[in-house]
Amino acid sequence: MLTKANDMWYSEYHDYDVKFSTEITEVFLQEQTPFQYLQMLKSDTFGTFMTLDGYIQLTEMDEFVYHDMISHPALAVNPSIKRVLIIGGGDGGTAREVARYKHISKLDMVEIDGAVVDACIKYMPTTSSVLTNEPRLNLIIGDGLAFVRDAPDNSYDLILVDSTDPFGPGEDLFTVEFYKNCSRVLSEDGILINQHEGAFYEGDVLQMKKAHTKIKEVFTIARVYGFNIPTYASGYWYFGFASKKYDPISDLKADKWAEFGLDTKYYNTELHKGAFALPNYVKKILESV
Ligand code: AG3
Repeated sequence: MLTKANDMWYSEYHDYDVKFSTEITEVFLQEQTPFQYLQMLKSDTFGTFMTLDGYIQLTEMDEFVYHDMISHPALAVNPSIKRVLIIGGGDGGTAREVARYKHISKLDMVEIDGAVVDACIKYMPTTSSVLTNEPRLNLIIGDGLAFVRDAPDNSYDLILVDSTDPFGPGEDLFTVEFYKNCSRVLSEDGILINQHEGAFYEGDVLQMKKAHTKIKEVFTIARVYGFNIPTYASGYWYFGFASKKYDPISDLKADKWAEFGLDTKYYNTELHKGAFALPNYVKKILESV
């Protein structure tokens, strides 16, 4: 019989009767911040990982998928992007990918929860080292909604909304008010990338519809693309690509992007085209809003 001296597991509901679990080898931190419940844990398979309000945000094993896909598609559609705003993203993974583009001149990041930043600096150096090493990065601990409300017109070319799901501290980032301000703050050829949740489990589908309805109201072009990430519900998750004039496929500048010479672990420009090709059941969900 197999016995274990220390049988400790992290479990997360992916649906009311479905759970995702991994055995915990280390507990670094568990605390209620002023905004959310934060855990830093470790498992053999996933390495160090962070959860917020009971949902895995990133793991050392698959964060590359998420961070490649939130940042590179937009820069391959508009390689002239120079001014970037990240909303959320306290672990630093998104800033790390954006910072690889040497021509980016302005890189602002507004994270609401300073405890997330501190925890990642301490326990998640693979994503967070950019937070202390990158001179172009201007890290602001504050409310993303208020920041965008107060930002001048046409002050960014790209906004990456690296938020939690549409409940808790992330909820404001899924509102028409927020998207309208993003649109105003973006240049004419600006792009906004946001969370689009999952398409299999009922709760995620609801959130996907919520995210998509609102963004469609504000942006002429509002497309959705997917990626394979094992630690999010069903292993497949989506981002929204919103812009005033660029179509993510017909305006893809694959050759220009290749000139950046970036060695990416998930993203490439072939996959870019495929990621925007959606299964029929997902198209139906999006068309229903
Ligand atoms: N941001 C959160 C993505 C959504 C996670 N949701 C979930 N697992 N239900 C990730 C932060 C990485 N920089």
